[in-house]
Amino acid sequence: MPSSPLTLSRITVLSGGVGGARFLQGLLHGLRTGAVPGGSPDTQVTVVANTADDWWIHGLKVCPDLDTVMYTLGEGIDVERGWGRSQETWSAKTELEAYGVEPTWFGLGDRDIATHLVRTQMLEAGFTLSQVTEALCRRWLEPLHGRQVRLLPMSDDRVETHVAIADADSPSGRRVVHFQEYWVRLHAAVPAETVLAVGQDAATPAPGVLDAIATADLVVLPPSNPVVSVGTILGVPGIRAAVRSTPAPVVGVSPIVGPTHVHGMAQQMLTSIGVEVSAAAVGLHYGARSRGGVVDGWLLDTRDAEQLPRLEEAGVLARAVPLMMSDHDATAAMAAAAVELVAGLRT
Ligand code: FO1
Repeated sequence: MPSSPLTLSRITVLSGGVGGARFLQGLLHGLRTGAVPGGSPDTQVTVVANTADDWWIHGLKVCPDLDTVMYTLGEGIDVERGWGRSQETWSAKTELEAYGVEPTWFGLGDRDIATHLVRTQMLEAGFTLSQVTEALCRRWLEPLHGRQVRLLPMSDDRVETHVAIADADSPSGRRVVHFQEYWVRLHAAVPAETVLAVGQDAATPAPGVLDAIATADLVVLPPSNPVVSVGTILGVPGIRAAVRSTPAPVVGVSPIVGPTHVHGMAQQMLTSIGVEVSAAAVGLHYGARSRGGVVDGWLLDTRDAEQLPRLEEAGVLARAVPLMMSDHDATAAMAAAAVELVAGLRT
């Protein structure tokens, strides 16, 4: 195991929704309790969140991953669902259904709607998504975390994931649906022929994103979806290059334990890009930075320990530890193991 100490003044995490948010909760807990080596309650954590799950619905701009991170770290999340507000009520959803307004398969809770109203009004008044997010986080993050945590959208530009699926009724034999329709209505249960991040090529990283990666002491890819969350963030022009060139070590945590995705339904997404559904295959998909990839280290679950040699052979430092985010202490231990794995690597 690497032995040189790492002082963690700044950690940058590239996050999707539920898996990333729970990891962040554990990381912050570990920084507060001293469980994360080199870290302290003063360690700055910058979260760069995926915004390609975003969509416009009922005239409102909804940003599921930004909100999942914001509500989770602000202790306003519905813990069971992993998205939306705690103690939610659904009157607006019921009323929309009574009017026959589609889609009825995507529900906005009453409390949650307030967030989307504020966001939409600010966007329409000309503020950027970064500025809106900062304003929303003043309510959710500052009271609990002061200025320790900063939440940034990956881009202020509109980027939306769409998925091509087979459709016998369509003349082309296929149909393209928004990611939310694929995920929520179709439960990611039908094969994804292609996954497209519409608008990504022309997008630029949001203010502060490249700097947060370049000046970090550690960059973390948490157990988020490697295709439609972390993959989409890395696909914004400039971000992959920033991760490749940062002097900070880059460590990833497998979202796959055994044959399944822990907090989502990544199987179809991985298959669509030709990646086997296993912890090692996801680590190899990211690849070693020394060989053109984006990670130096990769944590997988103890149940997948037999896959360790595949990673080491590909130049990725790898270690097997329990990856169940069952409580904050267990998740903090995961974060600590991630730090220990790459602690000797700062260039
Ligand atoms: N997920 C669902 O399964 N059903 C919903 O009706 C739903 C509504 C919703 C509203 C706001 C929000 O921020 C998230 C919401 N999600 C819902 C979760 C979300 O669609 C996905 O889980 C993520 O985009 C995948 O990370």
